[in-house]
Amino acid sequence: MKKIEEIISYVQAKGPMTIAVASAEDRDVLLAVDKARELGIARGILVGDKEKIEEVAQKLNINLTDYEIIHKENMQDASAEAVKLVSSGKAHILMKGLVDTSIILKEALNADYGLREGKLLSHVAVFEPENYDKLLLMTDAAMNIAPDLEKKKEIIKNSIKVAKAIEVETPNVCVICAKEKVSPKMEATVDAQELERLNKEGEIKDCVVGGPFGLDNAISKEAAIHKGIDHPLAGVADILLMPNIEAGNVFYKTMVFLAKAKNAGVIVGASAPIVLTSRADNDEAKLNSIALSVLMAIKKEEGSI
Ligand code: COD
Repeated sequence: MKKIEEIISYVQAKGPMTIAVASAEDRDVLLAVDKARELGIARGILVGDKEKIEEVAQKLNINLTDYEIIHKENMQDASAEAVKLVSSGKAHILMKGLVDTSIILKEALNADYGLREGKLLSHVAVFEPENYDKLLLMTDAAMNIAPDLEKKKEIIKNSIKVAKAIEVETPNVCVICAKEKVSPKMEATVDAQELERLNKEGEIKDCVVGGPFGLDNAISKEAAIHKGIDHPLAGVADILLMPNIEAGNVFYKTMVFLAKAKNAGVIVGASAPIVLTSRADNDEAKLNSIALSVLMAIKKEEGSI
């Protein structure tokens, strides 16, 4: 799949999945969920302040007769309820509405009713940049704050699942740093070298890992040639592994606000996909993320990821 549109067509053909929305009283969230319903991608269960949900829906001319609405007054209760709908099997996907990221994530991680399977959860973003010949994945812009080497290994594994879901069999993973040379003063470069070694030794499978890379040399062959970098992954990255949440988040917002790239995102590693769009994402980005999550759920059910 080279375009986000292809993800949407694929999930449209496979039929809808059920999505539990925590704090659904949000304009862009309701627009996206209703568009997903119209396209036959997802059925929504709306959890949150019922009156506010109805008020927003009315302003948008959305007919709520097809929706189950569960009234919860505050963000935490709405998140807990939406998580329980997923862990009990009533919904396939969890989606964040008008609620703080850390509140819904804490509920998703809850030991009693959460969605943990003993693995690390991490966020993967998918971009369709105009000047790149394929979809570009980037991780982790939203969940893991300052991952160490062990966590970076798990973050790579999660991102490979998304690459496989969009039918990239052996993705190129470029570990992004501030420069290409390993420097003990920059821990990210030391981790990058180690991740490349672990991949060569077979500890990180089903991908090719390279690093350290400056961002330019991971996505532009010309930039790499100009700098005299002769690495087989230079300019052909499928996945960018960011050193920390700040780098990931800045890249994400730069792609959205300055590069105007189409995007989607999903949290991977839990028992079900989690749609964790940023409040800055518009309804189109939220719809794309629903489609990506439905794709992940379908591929998981099929046993291909
Ligand atoms: N995957 C799996 N389990 C995890 C993860 C993870 N990524 N993070 C924490 N856990 C587990 C721990 O092992 C532990 O069992 C339990 O959860 C609590 O761990 P804490 O105390 O370290 O975690 P919390 O609850 O304080 O914080 C977890 C968050 C995900 C909420 C935190 O890491 C966070 O706030 N991340 C950033 C979210 C954010 O604000 N993003 C903004 C950009 S959109």
